Amino acid sequence: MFPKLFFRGNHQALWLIRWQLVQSRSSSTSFIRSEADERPLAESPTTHSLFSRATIGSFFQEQPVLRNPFTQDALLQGYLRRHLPLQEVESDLCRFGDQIVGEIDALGRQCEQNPPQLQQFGAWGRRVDRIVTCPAWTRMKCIAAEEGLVAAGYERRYNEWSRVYQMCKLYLYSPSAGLFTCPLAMTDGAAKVIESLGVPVKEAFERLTSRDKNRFWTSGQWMTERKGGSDVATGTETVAWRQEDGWYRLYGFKWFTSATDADFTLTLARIADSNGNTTPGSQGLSLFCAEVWDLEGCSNGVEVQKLKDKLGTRQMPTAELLLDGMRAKLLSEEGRGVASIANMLTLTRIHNTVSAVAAMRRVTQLSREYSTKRWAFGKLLKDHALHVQTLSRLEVETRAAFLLMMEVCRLLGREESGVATERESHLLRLLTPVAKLYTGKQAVAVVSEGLESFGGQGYIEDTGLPAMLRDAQVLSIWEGTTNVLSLDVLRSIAKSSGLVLQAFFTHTEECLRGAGPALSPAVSSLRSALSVLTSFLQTHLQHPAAPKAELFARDLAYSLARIYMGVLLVDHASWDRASQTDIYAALRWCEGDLCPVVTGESRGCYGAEASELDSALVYQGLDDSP
Ligand code: UCC
Repeated sequence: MFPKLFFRGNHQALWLIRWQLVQSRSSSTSFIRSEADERPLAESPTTHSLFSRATIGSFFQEQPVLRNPFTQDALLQGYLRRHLPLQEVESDLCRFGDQIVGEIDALGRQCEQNPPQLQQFGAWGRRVDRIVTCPAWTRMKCIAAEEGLVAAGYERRYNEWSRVYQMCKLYLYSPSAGLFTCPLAMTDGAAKVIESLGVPVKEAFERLTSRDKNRFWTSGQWMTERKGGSDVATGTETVAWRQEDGWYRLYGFKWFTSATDADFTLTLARIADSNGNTTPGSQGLSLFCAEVWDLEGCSNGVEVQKLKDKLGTRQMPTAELLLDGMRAKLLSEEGRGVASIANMLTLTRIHNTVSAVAAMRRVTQLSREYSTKRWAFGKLLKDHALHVQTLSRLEVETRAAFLLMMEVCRLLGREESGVATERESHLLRLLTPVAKLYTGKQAVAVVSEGLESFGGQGYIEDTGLPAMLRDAQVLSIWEGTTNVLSLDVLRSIAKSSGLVLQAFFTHTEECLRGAGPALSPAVSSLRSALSVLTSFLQTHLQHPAAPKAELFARDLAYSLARIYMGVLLVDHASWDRASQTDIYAALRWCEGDLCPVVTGESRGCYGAEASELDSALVYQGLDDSP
């Protein structure tokens, strides 16, 4: 019975005890073997036979299921019922939601698993600079055209609400898009620039806004060079040489170019005079457009140096490009490049907001669904109060961000339809950077917390969950970082001589007047925040370009965001068909610090002394000797 082994010392005895335990258990339970394996063990068992037919147990956790993102989104449906109550819109979004679940989400995953590859040279040594993308990426382009993900913003089927309709589709689509939302954002931006400049690039505009998958073009936005993508005024070295036919040849090096497989692009360069001299700074930059590839797929004087190895957005090609005589057309007036591309930045920043809110919505939908099927400590996660409190806080963040996103889209639609008031135009200018910088930060925080709600599975790549966090991180970086956009908020105040702030205070006060009685605590908090903010600005915002203003720029932007989001939550909750959860979300939001800039001021965060202490704290111990 006992194995014929010569025992030496305790460990053999322990091994024998373990073996006996295994034998005894194996006869009483299928714990380590399945019933199908009731074959007699070999007489002299060896180690492997003890586990050779071990089973891995019979429990498998059900995974979170993606359900139709439209039908699952009570706030989206409520917002549309209030503002765009059209059955055709609801039906189209519901249908699109089904397609996202049925086809698009899998395509997005394939784009993640099959990132683009660069083929620099052909078999016979010639440069080909071919970016090879997967079939799923190609299919995404067809879907984008057919669904009018850019075109809907220019067809204006719903007049001033056309942008809301378009961005609702992108909001549903984005988390499953495999980052195809990036080229779509820049395509929309390029079309916007062309439309606003009225430049005769008719074919390009038609293709950028086409629903015909065989004619639809995507666009790039090549603004970033080695010296900088935030400070393009100093960082742009690309030179444009005028040709006899009026076109230009561009020579330069672009450091970040996203969606490099795009058909078309906008880019900045300095026009050289006959002596080769160029004008420095922002006023030396002009805006150009160009087709990137010809019909044979050969590049238009563009050499792809490398594809970037990125933290996220790996589905999309981002490259370093040498412009070696790229043939381009001047779009803007000479020296008005930054002012002209600002229209593109407005659009891509709004798209960024949409993607940020969509990421928050996706993770909260999946987390909520998972909590109805995951057991822990004897009950479902949905029955654990602390777990639900955490999800509730994510929901409040997501709802506030959703309403801010929709507000900016609404204002954009009104401006493009020519019905915006002066106040609304000022609000759009102020809220675009505010919404982008604030929701970009929220997305990372909300997705990170959301991943935790899946436990270890939130950290496992083949669940598809970690990619959400990787991709969210870019949202606070590209299109202007949080600090750069905080300074843009100051720019909008200075440029408008404070009218954007006047629009902000006037509009928020009007909204609060219509609040229902159940929202009184929130209204009181918001009015208090507006009051202290007014005092702060009267005291400190004499010169938005002043050094101190830079120190409070970020906290000011956050204050404007939190107050405006609170007002939007209160306004939505005051609607006659609002739900109790709409009221609850508004109350919860307004319990937070709505005015961090006044809090910071009270703690002396913005004075010269604080700035010196910040510097001493950061650079203590730094040895930067060569
Ligand atoms: O990140 C990139 C591509 C990635 C793909 C993005 C996909 C989209 C998201 C998709 C979601 C999935 S490309 C790199 C992006 N780079 C930036 O965003 C640049 C960030 N830096 C800034 O925004 C800076 O503030 C600059 C470049 C605007 C600062 O330049 P300047 O030269 O210092 O600016 P100035 O001199 O203050 O402004 C020049 C002109 C002025 O017009 P005029 O002369 O009429 O007064 C400004 O009023 O530009 C005007 N301007 C604006 N106008 C500047 N900013 C704006 C604005 N935001 N709105 C309107």
